[in-house]
Amino acid sequence: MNDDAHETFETEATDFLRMETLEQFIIERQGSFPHSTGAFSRLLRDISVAGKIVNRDMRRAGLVDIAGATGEINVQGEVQQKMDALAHREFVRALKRGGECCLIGSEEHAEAIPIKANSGDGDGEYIVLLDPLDGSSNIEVNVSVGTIFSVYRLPDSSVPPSLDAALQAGIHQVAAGYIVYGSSTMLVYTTGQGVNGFTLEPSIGEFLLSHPNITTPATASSYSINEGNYNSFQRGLKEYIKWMQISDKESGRPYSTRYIGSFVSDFHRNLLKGGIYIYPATTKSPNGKLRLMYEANPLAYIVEQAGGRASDGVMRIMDKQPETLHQRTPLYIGSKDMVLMAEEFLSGNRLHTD
Ligand code: P6P
Repeated sequence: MNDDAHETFETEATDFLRMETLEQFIIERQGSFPHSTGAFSRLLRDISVAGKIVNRDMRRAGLVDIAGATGEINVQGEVQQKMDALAHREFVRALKRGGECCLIGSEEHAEAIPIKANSGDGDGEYIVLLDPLDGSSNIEVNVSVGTIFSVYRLPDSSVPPSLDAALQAGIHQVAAGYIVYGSSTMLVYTTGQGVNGFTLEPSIGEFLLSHPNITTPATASSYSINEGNYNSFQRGLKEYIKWMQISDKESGRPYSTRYIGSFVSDFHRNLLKGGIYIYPATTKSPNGKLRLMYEANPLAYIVEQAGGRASDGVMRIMDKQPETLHQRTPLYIGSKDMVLMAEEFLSGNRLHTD
C-alpha cells in the first residue's frame, strides 16, 4: 500500500470516530417516536448490549465449547445448539435487567416469559418477541447467523402481560430489527420511519451508523430458496422458478440462486442488493418453516419500510392474525416486484412460457 493509500486508510480507519453511534441516533430521534419517554431508547440499548455479548461469544465458537448441540430438543422439535441457549439467556438477562420489557416470546422457550419489574419500578411497557440465534447450526461451519427481534407495546397496562397481549398482527409492531453476525456485525432496525443499519466497531464496542436510510431495489436477478424441496412445491411456484431460469437478456434471466441456509444472512443480502427469499409450504413443513411472530413479521416490517414486500404467497404477512406464539408461515419476502411476480404465478394466472 503506497503512502497516499496508507494515509487514506489511516484517516478512514479513524474516521469512524466522527460517525453517529446507535445511542446518539436513537436519542436524536427519540422525540419523533410516539409516546416516547426514553423507554424505547433504553429497550433498544438493552437489545444491542445482548447482541454485543452474543457477538463476542460467537467469535470464539471454535475455541471454547459453545459450538455444536446441547443434546436438547427445543420447542420447535429441533436440536438446540449451545449458542441458541446462550443467546436466549443473554437476551433474557439484558431485557430483565433493563426493566423496559414486560413479556418475552422466544423461539427457545415454549411459553411466553413474563418479566417482573425491578423492585419499585413500574412494569415495562414493551413486549419483545425474538429468535435469539437463527440458523445457529451454521456456527460450527463458520457461516454467518443472526438474531431477529420484534417489539410491541403492551395493549392494556392495567392487566398482567399475557401471551394474548403478544399475539398481535405484525402491523402493530412498534419496532423490528435484526443483528447479523457476518464478516462484520450489523444491527438493522426500523421504528416505522425508514430502515437504518449500524456496524459494530469492535475497538470501541459501539454500533455506528454505516447504512442510513436503507431502501431495497424493486427487482434483481437472484432468488433464495432450497430447491431440494422442489418436488413438493405447489405448481405456481414451480412455474415461477422455471420462469426465472429461462434465458431472457432483457430481464436479466436466468437469475442466480443465492441460498446460505441462514435466513438473516440471505435476507440482509437481498435487502441491500435486491432479491427474493422464499420458504414455501413443503411436505416436511406444510405451513412453511419460518415463524410468523419472531422471524416473518419483524423482517416483513423492515422490508416494507425499505420499499419491499412480504407475503405468504397470498396475503400480506403483517396482516396475518396470529393464533399461537410459534406458528409458522409460508414466506415470500424481498424486492417488491419479485414478490408480486411470485404471487401472480402462485395465483395460477401465469405460466413460465408466458
Ligand atoms: P432448510 C435456519 O434453521 C432456518 O430457519 C433459516 O435461517 C434458513 O433460511 C432455513 O431454516 C433453512 O432451512 O430447510 O433450507 O435447511
